[in-house]
Amino acid sequence: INDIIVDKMFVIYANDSYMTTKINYADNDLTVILMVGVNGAGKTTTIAKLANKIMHEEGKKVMVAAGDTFRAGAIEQLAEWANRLNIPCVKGKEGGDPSSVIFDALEQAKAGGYDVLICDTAGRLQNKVNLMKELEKMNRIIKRVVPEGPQETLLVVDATTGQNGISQAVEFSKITDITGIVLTKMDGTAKGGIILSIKDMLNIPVKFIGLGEKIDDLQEFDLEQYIYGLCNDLME
Ligand SMILES: Nc1nc2c(ncn2[C@@H]2O[C@H](COP(=O)(O)OP(=O)(O)O)[C@@H](O)[C@H]2O)c(=O)[nH]1
Ligand SMILES: [Mg+2]
Repeated sequence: INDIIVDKMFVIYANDSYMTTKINYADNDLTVILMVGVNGAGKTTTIAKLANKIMHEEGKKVMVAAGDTFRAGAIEQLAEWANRLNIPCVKGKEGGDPSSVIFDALEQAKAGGYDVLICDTAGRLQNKVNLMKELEKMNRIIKRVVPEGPQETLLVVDATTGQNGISQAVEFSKITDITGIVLTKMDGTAKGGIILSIKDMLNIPVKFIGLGEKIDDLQEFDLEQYIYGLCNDLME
């Protein structure tokens, strides 16, 4: 029964779409990854994990940009991770214009022959108009330097927030184009049923899951394994 349910759910979830957890890297240009999501979702931590993964598993040269100039301590938090990973972190002043930080980072990444630039952003969903303008400006600036960019805009969602996480995904998808979801704190929840809801409502694939606070606590989302997990819970 388990196998049948898993097969069925797999087909329903995939729904004829091409499901990939792979990052869409640029062929011949810098790959820009924009991380969005509300405060506390796990953006900054996920950037560090993702940078680590891309460096060590793909052998790419990675740079990060501290585009969350809003939250106190956010710049230092990212700089600290970058320091530990021994990669450059481009930063500006707290309260400064995040787009100018992104612009500097783009120039430096291009000049330095980097493969991937991962950009942090402030997730002020409470102020939707500002957030929308900020993300639009960032996208414009990115496209000026990297016409195909950003190749990924990953929405970071805290899996333990349940319904609230789903609403965030809906709101963010109205504000900007999301190419994938990173579901964090899956170590803190048994279910993660939110994955199915988000796919159902928005048709955005979950690309990675966060399983803790350490640098290697990030995994590619494995649909089959995930559905098996759900079914095992049901059977118990
Ligand atoms: N248990 C657990 N904690 C996480 C995970 N991802 C992030 N965190 C923690 O969540 C908190 C907020 O993360 P942070 O990266 O600062 O979120 P941001 O505000 O979106 O940048 C920090 O204490 C992180 O260590 C995860 O996958 N599992
Ligand atoms: Mg942060």
